[in-house]
Amino acid sequence: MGKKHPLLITFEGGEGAGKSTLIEHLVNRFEKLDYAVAKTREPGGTLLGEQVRNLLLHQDKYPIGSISEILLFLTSRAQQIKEIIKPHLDSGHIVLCDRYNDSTVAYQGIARGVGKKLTQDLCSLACNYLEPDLTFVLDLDPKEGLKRTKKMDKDWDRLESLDLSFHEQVRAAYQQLAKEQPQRIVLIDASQPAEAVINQCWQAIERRLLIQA
Ligand code: Z5A
Repeated sequence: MGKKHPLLITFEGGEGAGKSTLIEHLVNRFEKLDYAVAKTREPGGTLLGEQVRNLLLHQDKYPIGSISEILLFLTSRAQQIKEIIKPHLDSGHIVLCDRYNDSTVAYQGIARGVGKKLTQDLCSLACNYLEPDLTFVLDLDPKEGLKRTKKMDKDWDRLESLDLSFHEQVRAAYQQLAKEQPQRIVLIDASQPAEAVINQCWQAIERRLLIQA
């Protein structure tokens, strides 16, 4: 199965910041070094989670209030922890997760106004207090991020179509979280070329692997 080294690494940031690109490259690097590695995404990852993702992101046929929205994101998370993240960590995998609790705190707790503390408490309940070992926040001007996603020609989803000030609040929320938790969160300048972003994250991971070795 490869080298065992249970570690939960999460990737955060606004739309088009480069999380998926970064995760793909990091998976390759871990595999080349023969680490057991798994990747997943939120919302999604499980059958239930993918249904929830579809309900949340691609339907504009019904209103979703902010409390319903947060509970749907957390439904996906709770199932993901049970079916994917916890079993993979238990079997020694490095798990790379595209979005996690910090997304809920930044988008719903702060930008949507549900409340930071309440959101953090709900996240703790949903993830059964499983905190990431390391989190990368890809920091990027939302105008640039949205430009990147438009270039990808993907369906414009429900949250992406919110106005720019919402995305600016999300960015500020992430910057605030990174300041508050420097031991866990590494803020990365995502306007750099992809190769530079990947190398910077890899260096932080190597430091963490050495610490835990
Ligand atoms: N959400 C929430 O509100 N609450 C929650 O609790 C959770 C999520 C878990 C998920 O959308 C939405 O759900 C998201 C937050 C909300 N909403 N919004 N709005 P998603 O999963 O569909 O999308 P995303 O997470 O925002 O990812 P994305 O838009 O697919 O972007 P990305 O993964 O960060 O970027 P990418 O796909 O790697 O790159 C985008 C493009 O840029 C692509 O063409 C790349 O080749 C290019 N790229 C990548 N890196 C670079 C660099 N460094 N320079 C130039 N170009 C680059």
